[in-house]
Amino acid sequence: MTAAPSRWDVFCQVVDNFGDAGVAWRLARILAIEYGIEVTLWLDRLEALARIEPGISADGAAQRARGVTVRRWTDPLPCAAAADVVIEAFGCGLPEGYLRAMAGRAAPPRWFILEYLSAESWVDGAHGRASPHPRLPLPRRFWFPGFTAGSGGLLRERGLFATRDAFRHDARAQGSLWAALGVPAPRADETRISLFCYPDAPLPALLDAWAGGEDPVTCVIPEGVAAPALECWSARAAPRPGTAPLARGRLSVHVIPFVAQDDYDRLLWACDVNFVRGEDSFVRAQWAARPFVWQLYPQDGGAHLAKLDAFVDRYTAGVAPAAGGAIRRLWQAWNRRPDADPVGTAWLEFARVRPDLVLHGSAWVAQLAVLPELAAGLVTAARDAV
Ligand code: TRH
Repeated sequence: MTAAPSRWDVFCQVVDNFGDAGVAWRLARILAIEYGIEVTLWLDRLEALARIEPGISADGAAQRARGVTVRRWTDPLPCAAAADVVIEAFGCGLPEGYLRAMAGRAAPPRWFILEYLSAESWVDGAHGRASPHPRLPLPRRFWFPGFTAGSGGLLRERGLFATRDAFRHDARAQGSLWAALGVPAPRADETRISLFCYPDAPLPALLDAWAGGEDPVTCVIPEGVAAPALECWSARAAPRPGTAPLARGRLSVHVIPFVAQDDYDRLLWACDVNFVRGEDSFVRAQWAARPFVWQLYPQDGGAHLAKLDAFVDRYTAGVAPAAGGAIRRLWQAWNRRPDADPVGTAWLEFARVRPDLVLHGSAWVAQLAVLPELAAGLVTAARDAV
């Protein structure tokens, strides 16, 4: 078997939030650590990555962490040599000078356009499709993550499930996580919920439902997430990490620090229910095999609601109608679908079927685990294109 082409460049522009950098970073890490590939991640803004990777500073022009070289994407780029393989994350485009360097190589690089994740049925038809550059003699291919064998699959580190299960059986490790986050260890009778959402989520109504519920709920929210909604609900400034929680009725809300990606995984593994958003946390919540609620990045005209339905159709296929219906109704309420139930009502229904959702979480992961792993697919495609 021929070795994978050796030098890869991953280009990514941070549109908003953390996911663009989060996905590109996770891919770069896997390529470097698991395939020994020399990877350079070019990012136009390093702040987002510095929030989720302690080894990266927002000011460094060129730095290395986790086996990856991270460079600030400036135009023109500091170095002109084009790599053997080029990943254009989320269709971010490539600098003109770099395109010319690619065209100037004896053999053109393998060029992949990594697209956003979607469960929609058209993905299989678009995945892997060639899209030659309009001006230069440069072949390129679309690469679509997805939930089917016909897609590029999902990012998943080798040994992820073993690491997850070992953590779940390690009370000391879990205790250290909660201590590091400044949150008391879970009580046996409580529901522990992590919540990562966009500012427009109907959070106050959900907090009211938890506060007025029968069972104790501890909710942990990363610092800066939904702060205006928290302040509106509590009529006081959102707490800082490590300070007293917001408490009302059966609910206590702790604000926790933003943590490194791997610690965020542990948080998802240590909670009973996870509210996630965007793309990367959405996938990590699935690998955590626990009930979760997904908020999509809102798109004009509600285009994100079609993406929501496409995933819910796949995710709830084969699930008992009560459980499937509860997932659909809560997710629609959480994504503010116009005709959705009130989020408090939908939560109660979701909470009632939670035991089924826990079982389904593992069944869904088993289903996904047989799909192609995204980085492995790119390495194979790059090698076979030689
Ligand atoms: O931050 P996001 O909302 O990013 C989104 C998505 O990328 C979406 O596709 C894009 O359209 C939109 O931005 C503009 O959500 P996402 O994708 O879950 O990325 C969050 C990343 O942050 C993920 O890699 C997990 C990481 N993270 C940590 O590492 N530590 C933390 O404490 C938290 C809360 C998140």
